[in-house]
Amino acid sequence: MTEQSYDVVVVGAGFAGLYALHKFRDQLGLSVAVVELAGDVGGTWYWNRYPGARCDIESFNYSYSFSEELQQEWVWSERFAGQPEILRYLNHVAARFDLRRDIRFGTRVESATFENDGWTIGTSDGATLRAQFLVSGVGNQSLAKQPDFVGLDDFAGDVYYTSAWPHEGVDFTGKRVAVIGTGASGTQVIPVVAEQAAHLTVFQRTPNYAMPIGNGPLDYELQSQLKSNYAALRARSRSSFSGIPYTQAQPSAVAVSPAERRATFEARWSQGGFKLFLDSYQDLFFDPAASEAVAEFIREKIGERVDDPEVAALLTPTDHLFGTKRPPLETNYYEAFNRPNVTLVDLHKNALQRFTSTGIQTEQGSYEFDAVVLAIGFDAISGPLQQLGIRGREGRALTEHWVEGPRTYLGLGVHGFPNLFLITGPQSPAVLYNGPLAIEDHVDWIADSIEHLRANGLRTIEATAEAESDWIEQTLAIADQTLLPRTDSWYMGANIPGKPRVCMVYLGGAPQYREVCAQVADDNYRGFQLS
Ligand code: N01
Repeated sequence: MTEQSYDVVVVGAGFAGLYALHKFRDQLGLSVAVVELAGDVGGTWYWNRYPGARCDIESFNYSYSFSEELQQEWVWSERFAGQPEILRYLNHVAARFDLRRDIRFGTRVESATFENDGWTIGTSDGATLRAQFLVSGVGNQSLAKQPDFVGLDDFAGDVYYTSAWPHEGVDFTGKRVAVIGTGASGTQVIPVVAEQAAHLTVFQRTPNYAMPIGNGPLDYELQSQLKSNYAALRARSRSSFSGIPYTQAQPSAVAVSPAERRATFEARWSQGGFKLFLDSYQDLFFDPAASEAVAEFIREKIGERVDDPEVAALLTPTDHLFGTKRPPLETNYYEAFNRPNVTLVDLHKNALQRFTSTGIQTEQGSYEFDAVVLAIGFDAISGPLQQLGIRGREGRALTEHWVEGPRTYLGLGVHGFPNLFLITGPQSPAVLYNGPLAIEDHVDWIADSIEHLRANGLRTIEATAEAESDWIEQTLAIADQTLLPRTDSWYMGANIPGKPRVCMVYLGGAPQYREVCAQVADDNYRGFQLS
């Protein structure tokens, strides 16, 4: 097969890959190929089509800001868009900017090797692509966690993964269904399946601090008003820690009276979204007493919403601090457990032993099912990048460089891997930030650095070993000031057996991070070697 040459090869056609293609091709005039495993655009919103899938950041915030025309013309129907609407939006973007013609769908990157100042990329369709730059837009939650349940293959019923839901949908009417997993995906799928299935059994390992999303139709007038000064809204988003235009966070939950604290919690709870999590008190992430105060508030709410006190107790988290696992946002989640056709099994007290041909065997009994839904999460942040067969200078594998956890400089570059750019890579703030805006920041920074190289007749850019080590040290030092490392979570790689347990997120906040990235560029790409 012939070799095709490009300036840039981008991996993935989700929010990241689509904007990267538009930016590099249409604004920088580069030749670009995007390689995408899925049959169409959308990334996470292409695969995660389970019933109830919905973004937990407001639609008018969780969208691109790079084109004023695009943000003016698109009309969101709900405050929090569902998966089908977000996928329609990304299809609109792909059509509007004529992106599909440069995307190779249904194609997997199998190898990527740095040689002769560029990358040689081998794909599953047998093609070899050459590119000066390799840009990853693979996302942070795109590699499903592999189930390790004994006997899963023996189960004669249907097995569905929330992360790869059938396009034709699934009808659970009259079926006995199990859901395993109560993270963000499980919390969304459970109430919807509960309404349809004859019986739903939820297998829960760790209860979560779920909060009401507060979804509803998005008032057209409000939307028009927001759009009338979208630039100001985006500026407020970009100046906040989370990339959502929240401005009400007060310094300390423990410095105020219990009555005042409670009033704040109640107000944020009823406003929905991540208001309680990200816009009530700044010390929730640093002070165990503050975290416990909000935890206790949510525990009370769970008690009020669940009829059976024993079920409520099982659904009430007590083993981890609020916010140290990503809290899910829900619609009727707790009420689902009041339904006569829903049973909760606590895997801590009644461990799952194996699947059988008819269902699930636990320590205390056996359950029969027609279908099982696995909502067990992802090999997050570093996992998807390690699937690409990337080899840098002297043939060193990325998997080898990352054997003790991911190593990056700014979450953008990796020592030993010149001209490899990561969009929202490990050790960037992306997973605690509004995705589309985090992506735009990174793509714009990468585009500027490519232009800088070209303008100066340079061929390669590579993070130095010192800069990479310093960045990791800084990232870990900041993480250690927060409560996050105290809990086993996907932020820490601790949801995957055998994965190194290390904080993979820059927790200094996006404004500070953006400042550092800008200073690095201004300072002639300090910490990168250009040649
Ligand atoms: O995955 P998770 P997710 N036996 O890892 C359980 C984003 N997202 O897909 O906590 C039994 O959070 C596991 O139990 P435990 C968002 O960033 C966003 O739900 O490990 N149970 C947990 O309950 C989110 O945080 C949106 O004890 C097992 C669950 O499975 C991230 O993706 C929607 C198990 C996994 O929860 C991941 O969310 C969806 C086992 N062997 C996702 N293994 C929105 O925008 C795992 N579990 C709304």
